[in-house]
Amino acid sequence: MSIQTGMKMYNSQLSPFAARCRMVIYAKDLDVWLIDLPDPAHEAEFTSLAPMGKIPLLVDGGTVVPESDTICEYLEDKGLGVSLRPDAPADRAKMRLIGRIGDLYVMGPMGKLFGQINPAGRDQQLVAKELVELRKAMGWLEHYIEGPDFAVAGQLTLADCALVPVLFFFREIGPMFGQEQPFNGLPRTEAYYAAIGKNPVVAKVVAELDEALRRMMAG
Ligand SMILES: N[C@@H](CCC(=O)N[C@@H](CS)C(=O)NCC(=O)O)C(=O)O
Repeated sequence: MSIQTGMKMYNSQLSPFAARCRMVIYAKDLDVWLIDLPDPAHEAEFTSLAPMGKIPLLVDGGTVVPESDTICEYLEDKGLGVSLRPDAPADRAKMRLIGRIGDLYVMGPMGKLFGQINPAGRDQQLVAKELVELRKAMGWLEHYIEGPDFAVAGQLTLADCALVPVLFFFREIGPMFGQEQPFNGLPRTEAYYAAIGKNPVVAKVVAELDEALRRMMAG
């Protein structure tokens, strides 16, 4: 049975940042009310709670938590469900490093490329530049992912929750920009993504992202 929390999270099925938080919620088997935006019924309340205006946003009674990384750490700090933080400080450092590489160096170029999916009016110069940046940052992840089954410490951690949505979009976006085999040159990342996909929680999040992306692409 799910763990009742009374929490709610403003969500988007297509958002990699929301997907990261959903993966934590599912792994911990938490009952959190997911409010999909846009939804006129919830827009005004979201705006009043979220000066940054970004999804995801977690609400736990009077506590409002923005930013995916902060939400994941908050859920962990609440001590509900399985722990997704390894014990050793060195493992925790690596877990957080992987999350930061994703946030600071991968999601930026990926977001810019996402805006260039439509070939009509595509800025080729921008695409070329962002593909180089993305490749560089993916090389850093390749260096730090331990694998094969989990990113760090041989257990499911917040690093996996950060990585899975990143790798989902990396794999999907490559062919859209002529990179049919995006994992070429990233063997450890490729093996890791294949292995972690067998985890039921990961499979659920990937299926949700896949459905949301197909829906977006269908217009
Ligand atoms: N750093 C934020 C990024 C969140 C983010 O950019 N969310 C997007 C959806 S994928 C959003 O809400 N964009 C609307 C906006 O920036 O106004 C996090 O980790 O949660």
